[in-house]
Formats: sequence, C-alpha cells, structure tokens
Amino acid sequence: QLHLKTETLGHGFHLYERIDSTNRLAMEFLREGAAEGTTILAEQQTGGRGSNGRQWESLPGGLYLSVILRPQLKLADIFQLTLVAAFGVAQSLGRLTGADVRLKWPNDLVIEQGRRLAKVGGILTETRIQGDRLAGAVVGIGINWDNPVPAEAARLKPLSRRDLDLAPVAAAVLLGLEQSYQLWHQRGIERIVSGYERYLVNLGQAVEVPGHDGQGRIIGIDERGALRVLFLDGGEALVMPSELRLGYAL
Ligand code: BT5
Repeated sequence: QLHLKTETLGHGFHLYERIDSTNRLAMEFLREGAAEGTTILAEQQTGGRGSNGRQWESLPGGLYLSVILRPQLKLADIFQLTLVAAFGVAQSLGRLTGADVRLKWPNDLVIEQGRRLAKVGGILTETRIQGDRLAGAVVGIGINWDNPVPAEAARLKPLSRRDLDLAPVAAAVLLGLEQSYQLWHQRGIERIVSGYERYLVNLGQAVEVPGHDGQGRIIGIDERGALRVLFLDGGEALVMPSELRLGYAL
C-alpha cells in the first residue's frame, strides 16, 4: 500500500517482486497506449538498465520504479525530462530524509563523502519517437535505500533521520516527480534549470572539454540540459552528456 499523495503519477500501478527492468516493461506499456502516470515498481531487477547500455545493480531493498509520461515536447528538448525528474527526486529525497542529496550532471543522485561523491541513485529517461514527434517517455528512477550497493556507492536509509521502509520512499519520490513536472508545465524550463542548479555539485568545477584548449569552469546548465563551461578567454562551451563524463572526485 503506497498511500499516494499525487494527483496522477502512480495511479495506474503495477508491482513486481522480480523483473528484468521496470523501464523495459514501461516502454512496452507505453507502446500499448498506457496512460500518463502509469507506474511500475519492482522489488528487484535482474537486468536493471543504466544509460548508454550500462547496468544498474538492483538487489532487494532498493527502489526501482518507472513512470510513463506523455508531455508535449520537441525532440530537441527531450533531455528536459531528465532535468525535471532529477530536480524533483533530489528535492523529495532531501525533504524526506534530511540528507544532503545532490545532483551530479547529468543524471546522478549523489551525497558527498569526504572528497568523493557517492552515488545513491540515478535517472534513466527513455523515449518513444513516432515520425518527428515524441510519442511518450519513460522516466526510470533507481534509489539505493537499503540494498547492497557497488563499491564507492552509498545507501540512503542509514543517512535518513527517519526509519522508513520502501513504500513511503516511493510515495515521496512520485510526489517529488509530479510536483517538478507540474512546475515545468506552469513555470517553464527556466524554473527547472534554476532548481536543478541549486542541487548541482559540479558548479565551479574545473573541466577539460574535448575540442577546447585549456581548462574551463562549470557555470551551470542550459535549457537543453547541456553543461555550460566558461573558459579564461571568455568563451563558453555547451557540452552535451554524450560528450563528457564527470568523475566522482571533488
Ligand atoms: C543511471 O545510469 O544512473 C540510471 C539508473 C536508472 C536505474 C533505474 S531503476 C528503475 C529503472 N529501470 C531500469 O532498468 N533502470 C531504471 P548511469 O548514469 O549510466 O550509471 C550507471 C553506472 O552506475 C554503472 O555503470 C555503475 O558504474 C554504477 N552503478 C550501477 N548500479 C549502481 C547502484 N545500484 N548504485 C550506484 N551506482 C551504480
């Protein structure tokens, strides 16, 4: 029993004890016409997906859920959905646990542990495109709550001021996602960008960008989710997630 506080998200709800990937199944439901807000939750995944063919370790005790969204969105702006989700989930987890949950660009939920970032969760947005328009999207959210995690990663439950099981965590994450999604509709991507930047650990970091001389500094993100990097000569680069992977050292 989830005790949902949302208006739409999570109202069509499918729970699995064990499944390969909630995102894979949600993409299937999306093709079959499932309504916006349809949510799939699994207690364990055997083939959890990260981005770019990477894997998401998904042992019992973690939160693994996928939500179907059907926004009106130009194909060039698809990455906005990941920003919406990352901001909403970071905010909700911070409120729920009291832990300082932050974002590592583009799709990682992290906490600072000394001079390193430990990953506590991730977002994977997948889309269905028909012709030249977006037919729908699946936002997948994985949160390390009380599951065994890979080396260098961390779990949130031990950092939480409240001793919660997974159901209230799922309800809070869905509410956070919905509130961010509504904010995006009502106030636009500018509001999401500024919210996302408040949680971004990478602001001020020095980086090297392929194709540019010397180091630049990260000054924010743009409305497509690209990283904005400022160089000493005053030039600015916009870097897409496929062009640069940021590390976990601070
Ligand atoms: C992500 O990818 O961070 C997106 C993860 C999304 C998972 C959810 S779970 C529900 C839904 N259904 C799915 O099948 N997927 C979504 P990426 O940024 O590419 O990070 C993947 C990398 O994180 C891996 O290559 C590992 O290095 C690391 N990793 C794998 N499992 C992890 C875990 N449980 N905790 C922390 N790091 C992990």
